[in-house]
Order: sequence, then structure tokens, then C-alpha cells
Amino acid sequence: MAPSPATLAVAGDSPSEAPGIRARFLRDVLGGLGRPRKAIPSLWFYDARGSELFRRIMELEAYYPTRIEHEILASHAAEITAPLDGGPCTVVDLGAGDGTKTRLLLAPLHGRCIRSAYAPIDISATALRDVSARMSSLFPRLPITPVQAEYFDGLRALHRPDAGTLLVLFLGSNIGNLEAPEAIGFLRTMRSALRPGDHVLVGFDLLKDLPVLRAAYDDDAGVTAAFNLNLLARINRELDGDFDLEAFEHVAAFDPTRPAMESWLRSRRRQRVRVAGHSFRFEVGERIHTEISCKYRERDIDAFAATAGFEEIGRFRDRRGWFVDALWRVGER
Ligand code: AVJ
Repeated sequence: MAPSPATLAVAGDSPSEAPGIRARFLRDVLGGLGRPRKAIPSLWFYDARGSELFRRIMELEAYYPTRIEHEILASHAAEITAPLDGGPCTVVDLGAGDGTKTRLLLAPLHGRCIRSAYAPIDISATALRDVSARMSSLFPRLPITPVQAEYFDGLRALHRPDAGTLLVLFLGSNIGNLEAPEAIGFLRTMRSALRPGDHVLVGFDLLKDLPVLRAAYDDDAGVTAAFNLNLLARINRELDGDFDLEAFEHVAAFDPTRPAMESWLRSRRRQRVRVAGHSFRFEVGERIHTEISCKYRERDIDAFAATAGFEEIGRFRDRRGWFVDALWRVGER
């Protein structure tokens, strides 16, 4: 069946996001700023501007994960896709981003599987539209069903009856934005939505020298700082906020106990900020927690697979051992 351009329609096909998404953004921001330890979940970074800034982060010399994972996928695409042996298959892409890495895997699958399809899932309507348009020009006969959703909600998209075997991609160490218990819960939920024979490819950024980690999350060009601060600009734009962007600064630090890189926005002065009619006070130096990016040891990956009930069938690394893509399979029950 020829794919129609209608498959490119996304919830919120205007520059703004879907209405339900705005309500959740508002709830997370009011709830997060009302807590004694202020925090806003990192998924809200990705509006159109935030997705663009993240694309620029991925081009930075200092931000190694994208480049390295790209190398890993480029050299192992055939091995990674070999277990999906010719029947109908759907590639589900959690946090699809711009799809540069995904296309490396779609190319061999699309050539070999009888019917292959692509289901990108992303919180950003703009990113989804772009990745869908890009994939449909690269693979004109590939059916594409974009879903605008958070990761957890996106898993519901896995319940489609006719998708064939699934290859779920959770690349880029996106899993690192979840604290370990959350990550395990997420993988378990994913596992229960999958069927025997389905596969999952998960990217894990490994623990490494601190200067390398620090440079990746606080680059000299200030792109990561702009990415973090855009969260406040987005609140101003979408939630009628009055954050003074000059009055906050980007802070990134390593927490050895998790271990993880974490990001905050720190208030440079004592101030009061209004969001959607609500008022929040900041002391000098008070911080809003905005992101956790967990860093893994190889044994953490074993533990994740075992706890979530996957069988590992391959582990792919770069030469320096900085990043791992783990290929897991759902066994017969
Ligand atoms: C897209 C979540 C994997 O945590 O490394 C990059 C986002 N934040 N620089 C990461 C990010 C700051 C990135 N992930």
C-alpha cells in the first residue's frame, strides 16, 4: 500500500504543541516550582527552539555521545538488524529527535523486511514533523505513523495489531534522564507491552573521566547553557511567565553517588517570578533542578536487562568503551 502524505499529520500540526501537552507542562511547572526543592522534568526542554538547540549540542565536539553512537550503529547496522529476518516489522523510535541514527537501521530493514514501517515517538511536534518528512523523503514507500507523546504514553503505540515484529529504539542514552528505579519501571512496562520475538536497542552512555563529562554538559560555546535556559524562555512564551533570563545561570555538576551529570538553573539574585498568575520566590543561589543524565557501568546494563526480563543478544561498543548499544530480545514465556 502506498503511504499517503496524511501519515505525516501530527497532533498539534501548528507551530504550537497539542493542547493536552500544554496542560501537562503547566501542571509540571507549577508543581515543580512549588516544591521546597524546585525541579522541572527535562522532557519540557524540547519545544521547537529547544529541539534546535539540542541539534546544535549534538554537533559540538564536546558532546561525544551522538557522534560515538552514530559510529557504533554505522559499523554494526547489519548485525543489529539481522535478528529481524524478513517478516513484517516496525521500528518504534522513542525520542526520535532528527532521525540521523535511526536511518542507519531503517536502511537495511527497509531493504529486507517484507513490510517495514516507522513509528517515531517524540514530545516535540516540530521534531516529529521534521523526522517524519525526512524519513519519507529518504524512504518514499515506508509507512510512517508519528506519535506525539512522552515515553510512557508512547508505549501505548506499541499495542497496534498489525505492526509485525517490533524493534524499539531507545537511543542516545535517553534512558539516562530517568533515575534508576524509574528506568527499571519503564523497561518493565515496555517489556509487558512487547511480544516474544520483539527486540529493543538501548543506548547507554558509560561512566568515564570527569573532565570529559563536564565538558559535554557545560560546553565553552554556551550552547548547553542556552538549551537549559530556553526552558525558562518557553515558560515565558507558553505559560505567561516573567522569568528574567539574565537572572538565572546554567549549572552542571557530577554526582558520584548515582552516578550522573545533573543540571540546574541557579538564581543569581533574590527574586520573585510569576507563572500563569502564580508567584514563586527565589533566594540568591537557589536552584531549579532540570536534568539528570545517568552514566552507566557495564554491569548496570546486565542488571537492567535481567530485572526487566529481556534476553541480551548483542552488545555493541566503540573502541574507547565510552558508549554501549545493547540489543535485547523478548523470549518465549
Ligand atoms: C538527549 C537526554 C540524552 O542527557 O545527554 C544534552 C540531553 N542535556 N546536553 C543527555 C542533554 C544536556 C541528552 N539526552
